[in-house]
Amino acid sequence: MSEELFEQMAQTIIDGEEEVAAKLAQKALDEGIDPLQAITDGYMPGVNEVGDSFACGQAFLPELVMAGEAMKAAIAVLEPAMKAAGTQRHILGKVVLATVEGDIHEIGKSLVGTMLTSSGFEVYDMGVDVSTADVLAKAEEVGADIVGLSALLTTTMVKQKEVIDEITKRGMKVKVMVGGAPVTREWVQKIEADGYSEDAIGAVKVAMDLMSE
Ligand code: B1M
Repeated sequence: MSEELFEQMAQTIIDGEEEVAAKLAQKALDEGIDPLQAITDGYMPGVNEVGDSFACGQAFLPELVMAGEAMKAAIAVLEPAMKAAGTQRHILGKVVLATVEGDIHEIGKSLVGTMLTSSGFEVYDMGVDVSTADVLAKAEEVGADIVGLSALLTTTMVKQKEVIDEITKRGMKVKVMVGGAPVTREWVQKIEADGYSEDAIGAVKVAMDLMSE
């Protein structure tokens, strides 16, 4: 039964149907489906299909935009349930989160923020296209334990390194966690990031591990 719903969810992303995507998200909640499972098994395959079609020239920017909007509409419905599912009440740590400069992909970063918040972290989500200077100023202002940097483009990943280099230069005592579709373990080692996760659930575990180090 869920399989059919998941297929419909993926199709709403492929078709860029914001309203239907949101309606199906509500349906999933009404049926007691875990909101994160709805995202990973329902909407994500659709987003990946649009991304693949774009990469091989079978889809164009408008389709990418519409897929992004449909995904956001679905997550907006699911997000309160994800936050409500958080059980821990004491603050585990402070995280300054941003998509790096030059990069406007926000969906994955926001999902990571939601999961961290619902797991007990205090998250300062700075949005997208955030400069290294702004990230570090915020980290200093709030006394962040962790800086989380998302990058979705091979051309913007270098900004993750820029932030880490600047933190080292300034001798700041803050850990850096990175993520985003093009980020690999090899890249993480190269830039000497403290943590990396390939998805939002994993990001919570990595952040918890960083806090206990
Ligand atoms: Co763009 N885009 N896009 N895009 N887009 C990709 C990333 C791309 C892979 C598509 C493709 O060609 N196959 C490609 C990048 C190629 C590359 O560099 N290797 C691409 C391109 C080329 C572009 C433009 C350059 C297109 C153009 O203008 N010609 C342009 C760049 C704009 C810019 O940023 N300067 C562009 C624009 C856009 C839109 C604005 C239209 C839209 C974003 C809308 C929005 O965010 N509001 C968009 C979209 C939707 C995509 C795809 C289809 C989907 C991204 C997404 O939201 N995924 C994407 C293809 C793809 O990924 N399959 C693509 C869903 C999200 C939940 O997953 O973001 O991966 P993701 O996040 C995951 C993990 O990565 C991880 O956890 C998340 C949850 O599991 N994670 C972290 C993410 N951040 C983390 C941080 C962490 C830890 C884990 O710690 C801090």
